[in-house]
Amino acid sequence: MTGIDYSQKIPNNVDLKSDKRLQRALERWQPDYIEWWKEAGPTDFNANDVYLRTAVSVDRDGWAHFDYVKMPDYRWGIFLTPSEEDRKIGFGDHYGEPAWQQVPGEYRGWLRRLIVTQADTEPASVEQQRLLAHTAPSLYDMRNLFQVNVEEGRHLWAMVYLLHSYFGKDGREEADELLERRSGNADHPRILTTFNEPCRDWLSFFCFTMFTDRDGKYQLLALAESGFDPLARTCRFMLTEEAYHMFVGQTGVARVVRRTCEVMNEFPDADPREHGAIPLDVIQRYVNFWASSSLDLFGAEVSSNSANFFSAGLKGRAHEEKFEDHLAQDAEFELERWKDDQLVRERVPLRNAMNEVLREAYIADNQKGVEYWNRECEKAGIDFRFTYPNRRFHRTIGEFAGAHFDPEGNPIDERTFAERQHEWLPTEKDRDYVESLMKPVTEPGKFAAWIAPPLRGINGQPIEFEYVRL
Ligand code: BYC
Ligand code: FE
Ligand code: FE
Repeated sequence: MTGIDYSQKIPNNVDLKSDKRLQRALERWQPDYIEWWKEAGPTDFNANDVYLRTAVSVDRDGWAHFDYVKMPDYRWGIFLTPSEEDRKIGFGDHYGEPAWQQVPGEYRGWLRRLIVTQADTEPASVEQQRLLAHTAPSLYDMRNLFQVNVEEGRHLWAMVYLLHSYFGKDGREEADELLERRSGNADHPRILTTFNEPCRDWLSFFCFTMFTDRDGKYQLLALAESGFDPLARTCRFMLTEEAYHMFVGQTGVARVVRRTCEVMNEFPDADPREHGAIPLDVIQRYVNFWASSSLDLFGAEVSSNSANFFSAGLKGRAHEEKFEDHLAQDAEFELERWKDDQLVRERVPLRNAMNEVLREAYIADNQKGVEYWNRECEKAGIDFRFTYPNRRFHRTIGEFAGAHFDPEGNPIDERTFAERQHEWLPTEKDRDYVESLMKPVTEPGKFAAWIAPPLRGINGQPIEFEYVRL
């Protein structure tokens, strides 16, 4: 069944109406969700018509529909990709056994924890971005922000469906708590570090969607392999939406770079700031901050949790089918460790290195994105290269937390780091300058002076289309 039932309060392709208890539980959660959206979501824009994409089917072609909608009326629904007949568990100790349609009792705790951690990031990102619309550089960008926000809201729904449907009372309690934690709140923060960082300006937003949403992509790829079939199918559909979030980040930063290069070519002797553009080295420092923070989201390099999740068949590797050995039983993985203030290469059991295996795939993907920005510089004839910081730089989780490294990954002492961090991470002055540029531009087709227009509009619409009716 791939069609989506829109006659229901909660659009879904899981035949919700045949399970009255579940339906009632979700319908009770729904008003709390809307309350949360109005309180913690994009403030002050709930009465505006926004040209949004809504998922209307899980078919590969034509899964989305575009139209004006007020955000609180967005049809947040529950969509799983169709089940594969006779799907088998693809990795770990249960390799080859039929995929689970119910929660395996012995792994209930781990599974719940994975789902709650994934779920928590979705509303967190909406909270982090809640004020950005007030300073959007164009209606096109404002619409993209809202698109990302409503889809993160839907991702929360996707996880809450799993909690309600498969975890009984404690699942419902977890679902309630997901609406109670708040990003950056000292007493009741979101679970993972990056999701408590403020995201106050649009350069941060673009870096966030580039690097942090891409962590989302890789975590979802790993969970899409899960032996718990409802989780796998849920994550597969979420990935369809995720691609656009990274597009927003990748092209958002590229447009900022393009604009700066234009200004540098027009006024070669001036500081780009004099002409309202963001200097390339400032952009690099923002990249360094969000790239390193997002690397933390993969957890420790050597992690017994990750070994347990893999062994149990709950969380695999991205594109597990590309690996030859799905048991990873006696295999080892060589990685860099930090021991007695020295970098040493060490071999550890592969299962304990699954966080690092996923991080490596993620890093390779990011590096391609950074090269895309470098092509902007090349095309403009500007002699500047962006770099992706070494994975050891500025880490607060895992092997390298607590030690100091430069962006090339060379070990340095604390004092050198303190003296030089203004070269590597956004300074107070950088932030003040970037924030000073954050003035709304709301005329259709017009863009703030610090960012170039996109190459094309949304869904075949022109760039000057009225993407948000203010
Ligand atoms: N911050 O054994 P370790 C997305 C904790 S983004 C704070 O290495 P593990 C999205 C860890 O919980 C994708 N704490 O951990 C993007 C553990 O705690 P306990 C989100 C951290 O479990 C943008 C301890 O440190 N999805 O979708 O192997 C917009 C030991 O660590 C952090 C997922 O994360 C951190 N960064 O790995 C919207 C998938 N890292 O046991 C949405 C589900 C670690 O000592 N989560 N800790 O209390 C997981 O797979 C794993 O929990 C993690 C952590 C990969 C996150
Ligand atoms: Fe998401
Ligand atoms: Fe996302």
